[in-house]
Amino acid sequence: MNKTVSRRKFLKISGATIGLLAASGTVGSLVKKTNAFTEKKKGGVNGIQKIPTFCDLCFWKCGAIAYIKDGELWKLEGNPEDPLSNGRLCPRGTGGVGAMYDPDRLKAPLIRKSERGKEQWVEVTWDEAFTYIADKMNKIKADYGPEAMAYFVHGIGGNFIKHLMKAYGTPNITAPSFAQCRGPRDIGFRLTFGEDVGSPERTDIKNSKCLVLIGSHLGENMHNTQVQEFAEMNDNGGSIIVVDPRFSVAAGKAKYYLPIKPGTDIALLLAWMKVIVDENLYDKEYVDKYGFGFEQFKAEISQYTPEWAYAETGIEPELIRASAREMAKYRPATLIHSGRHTTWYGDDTQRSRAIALLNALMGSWGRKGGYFYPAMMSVPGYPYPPYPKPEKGKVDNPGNTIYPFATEGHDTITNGVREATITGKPYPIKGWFTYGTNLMYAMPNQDETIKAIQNLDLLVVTDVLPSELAGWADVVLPESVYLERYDDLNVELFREPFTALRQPVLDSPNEQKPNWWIAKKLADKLGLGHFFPWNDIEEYLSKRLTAAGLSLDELKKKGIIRGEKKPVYFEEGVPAEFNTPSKKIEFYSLQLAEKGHDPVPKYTKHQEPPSGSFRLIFGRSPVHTFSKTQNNRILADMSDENELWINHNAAMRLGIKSGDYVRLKNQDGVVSNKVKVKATERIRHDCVYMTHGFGHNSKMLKQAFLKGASDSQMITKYKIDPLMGGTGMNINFVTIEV
Ligand SMILES: Nc1nc2c(c(=O)[nH]1)N[C@H]1C(S)=C(S)[C@@H](COP(=O)(O)OP(=O)(O)OC[C@H]3O[C@@H](n4cnc5c(=O)[nH]c(N)nc54)[C@H](O)[C@@H]3O)O[C@H]1N2
Ligand SMILES: Nc1nc2c(c(=O)[nH]1)N[C@H]1C(S)=C(S)[C@@H](COP(=O)(O)OP(=O)(O)OC[C@H]3O[C@@H](n4cnc5c(=O)[nH]c(N)nc54)[C@H](O)[C@@H]3O)O[C@H]1N2
Ligand code: SF4
Ligand SMILES: [Mo]
Repeated sequence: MNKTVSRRKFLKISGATIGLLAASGTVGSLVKKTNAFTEKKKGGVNGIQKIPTFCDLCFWKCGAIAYIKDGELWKLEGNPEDPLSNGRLCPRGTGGVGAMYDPDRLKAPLIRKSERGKEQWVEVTWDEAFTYIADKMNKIKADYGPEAMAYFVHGIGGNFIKHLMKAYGTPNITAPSFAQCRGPRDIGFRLTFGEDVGSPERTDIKNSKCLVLIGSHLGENMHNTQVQEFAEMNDNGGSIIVVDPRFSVAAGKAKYYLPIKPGTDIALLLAWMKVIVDENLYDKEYVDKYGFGFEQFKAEISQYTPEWAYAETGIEPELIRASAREMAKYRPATLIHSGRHTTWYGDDTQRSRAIALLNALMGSWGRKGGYFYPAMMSVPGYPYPPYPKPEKGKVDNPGNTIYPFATEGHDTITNGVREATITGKPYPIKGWFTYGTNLMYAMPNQDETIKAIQNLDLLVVTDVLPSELAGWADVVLPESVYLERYDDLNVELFREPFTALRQPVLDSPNEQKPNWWIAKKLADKLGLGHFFPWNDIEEYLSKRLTAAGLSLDELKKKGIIRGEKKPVYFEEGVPAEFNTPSKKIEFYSLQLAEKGHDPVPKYTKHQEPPSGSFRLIFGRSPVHTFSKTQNNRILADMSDENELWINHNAAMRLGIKSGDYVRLKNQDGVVSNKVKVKATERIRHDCVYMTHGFGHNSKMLKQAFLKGASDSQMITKYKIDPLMGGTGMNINFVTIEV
């Protein structure tokens, strides 16, 4: 796992982590090492200042307090007022100090001076960069229309550039968090209950008496509130059921652990539902009152016996029955977790729908210990002028004819935009503007991404580090890190309404600038200045806050303002309304049937690894986020490479042991960097596992360069979900090159 923090501690996460780092001298020595870098802009205030803000090491957005000591960032702690962090950051959040003091940070805008991909640029002024971008964007608009620009974005920091892109006139705004992450889950739940699970998830983990995790590896997936609540329900003696081909951290807490054959979860879910229906273990009153099409559903699933599922999943029929009965024992406080990163096999919306239906049988939607009804503070948006209406629709899914359920309200599908960039159909895409996303890691099949980039007239990458994607850019824009800037307000659906502020705790050391400034200045160059009628971000924030009856001064002091708690369960008076066509929970979906899809999920077999090969599966390192933290010296000190989990018998047959280095070769002949072997009983024989985000090949990431292997590089094959266009990525096979 990692060197300094034990497995147990991850579930007991606390502010202790930073104490641990500080005690080992890590923070201090790192800060010293990079002093030259920070010398230019010291805060100049003696003594300790405490400034509240919110974390950006991942998108959970925990409230944090930055401690500034003698003008330098000393440490980050959780803001006790914040319902997301409850006063405690996860290990990554405390390591935010290392993001700020990363010596490899981008320092000035860059314009490419050689062939694409050669990583040769010249430093330019911001004005030169904006002039270059505006000329190209105006030419693209004149030649192809504004729709030919696409914006790839991840995170709240991208909001102002998103506004600029809408003002410019493109509908092609896209994020990997849909088609490479939680899209199938949200569509699967929406088809069933009429609503998304959302982020942060509406999972009432702390009150659940039985928690079922299907691949959701909480404890390694460190989304803060979820891990805290998971620890709490575990401490309260809650029953835990884990389904995972790998004995995860969560599996170590489980009463029932089901080591499933990868790709067969729908078979297990169908068999579970059959047992629960046949044995009358479901919440009959709830299903009668709120359900639609239950009899058709019942007839459809009657074929899926535990004995049948055993042949598919490898899970003993008695274990299927016992775990189904265990779930029913605690209903409605039985939470079958929706998962989050659900783009696995291409039938993911249907798997998510099966998970939603199992929850419906438990009566857990809208109930304590299940899925609560979240609330949000009412903070009006800025009163901007209306956007121009694009003449052409979104490029990925014209008229929703290709992916019927990736409908309005969702961003464009990343892979759909990439495909259109390659083919020029249904119309050409000639410019990509990116913010906070490393598409070389986030999207499957890097060759296709490169092919698309080669068709572009303009690629602008906005990042804090010289990422692999930046390596292909025409213009690289260096952003201030989150601790050096204001961002848009965080107003989200959660257990209780709140508004949180990200504010600068120190100045940027070089020429880096915040996203709002970048958007506003570029808008001026593009003749779109009237879409940014405010002079600076504080004016923008004040206007929004005043309209909500809140004050920027108060928010600056507290970091967060909480609203009044509202009822969150049906029992507390929340009306049970379902935004589906039948206005009920859809056990049988007419919408799916109408579009030629299965109205009740069906099981289809997936290809199995050829003999001698393993399925490549992947997940999260508890101390890293995606591909964005491996260069962070503090986090690298805890874990600086990933490991290849391989079943110990398989390792023995291959003549390899823990600590050896091997390479992977996938079905298309792509060979990985070297990766350290972890031979273990804790994984099935038919798959190998590694954490995502390692194996960087950008030379300018001096810490992360060639440390470990990259799952993204191995994922050349993907299977598209016909319902919503997501890319199932768990379908790649590898052999081990000793
Ligand atoms: N192979 C594979 N692919 C995956 C996944 C996987 O597990 N394996 N996971 C999928 C999932 S669940 C998700 S959500 C997506 C995530 O996908 P992305 O959000 O694209 O994540 P990263 O690839 O880490 O790219 C983040 C980029 O943002 C930059 N960055 C960091 N801080 C800032 C900042 O303050 N400002 C700016 N402008 N840039 C910043 C980082 O340096 C990095 O280059 O990936 C998906 N793709
Ligand atoms: N530390 C940390 N935490 C994070 C993130 C991070 O980057 N770092 N990213 C956040 C984000 S954006 C997301 S989306 C989540 C992702 O985290 P989750 O949604 O929890 O999980 P996944 O990445 O989908 O799944 C990984 C797990 O699924 C198992 N698995 C693989 N194949 C199968 C299968 O066929 N069936 C079953 N049942 N299990 C399988 C793997 O062994 C592994 O344990 O994590 C979030 N939390
Ligand atoms: S979960 Fe961790 S990394 Fe994510 S926002 Fe919270 S403290 Fe930061
Ligand atoms: Mo994600």
